[in-house]
Amino acid sequence: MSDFDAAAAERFAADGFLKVEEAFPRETGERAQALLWKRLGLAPDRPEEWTRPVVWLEPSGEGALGEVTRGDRLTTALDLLIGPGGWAPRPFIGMTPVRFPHPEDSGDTGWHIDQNRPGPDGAWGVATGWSHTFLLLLLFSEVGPDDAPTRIRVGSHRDTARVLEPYGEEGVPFFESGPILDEATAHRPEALATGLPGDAFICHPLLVHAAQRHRGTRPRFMSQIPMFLTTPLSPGGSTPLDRSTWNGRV
Ligand SMILES: O=C(O)CCC(=O)C(=O)O
Repeated sequence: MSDFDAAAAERFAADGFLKVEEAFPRETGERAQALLWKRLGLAPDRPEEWTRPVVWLEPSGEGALGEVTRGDRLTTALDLLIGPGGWAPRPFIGMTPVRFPHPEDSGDTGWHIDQNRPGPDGAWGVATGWSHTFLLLLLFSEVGPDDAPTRIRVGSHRDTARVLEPYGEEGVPFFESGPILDEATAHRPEALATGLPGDAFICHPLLVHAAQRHRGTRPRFMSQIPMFLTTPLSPGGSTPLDRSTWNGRV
């Protein structure tokens, strides 16, 4: 049986995310990690130089970083959940917060959804239910429960849709949206984005998630990329993503 069948689509509709194991080959994930170490100017065997809790790296399509969003398993899963032609390919990785073992919080660990629509001036800075994007998390290292896996509030996309609806398409400024969404979703169970290099998480655009402090020993390499929807999310819309948000079924 395929991993990407009607049951997987129903799980995504209920939970707001789907883990895709080996979304790209493990070996590609390891090559991507090696490139990211170079960009950091740090090394796996010099932990004395890992002095900050997080270093954010810029998007890039260099070498293996340009291959990771092209995997067959990932595109099959995206076609199932978002719809064929419903998403635009992006052959690169997004911002990459590399998280290191550290006693201090990095200051970027609040619950939120990502900025998902341009404002009137074209700049991105709002959170709205009428999202133009959805989120992919791409793993380039082995991430266990202590290695700062992204925290996910399971099913929180439904709460977000409800609490953001009164703000309409204009949405809420990103920094005001965090406390609203944190409060609306605090009752949800938590899942962790753990896995191996090559695994990916397809996240509903309204899924509430947060980073956390690294309590382990091996730095966490994960990239987050906003993927564009060809038709923005909309209450009453008819795309698979619209239906999974407001009707509860794909
Ligand atoms: O670093 C993380 O675990 C989460 C990053 C994040 O907040 C995001 O993907 O929007």
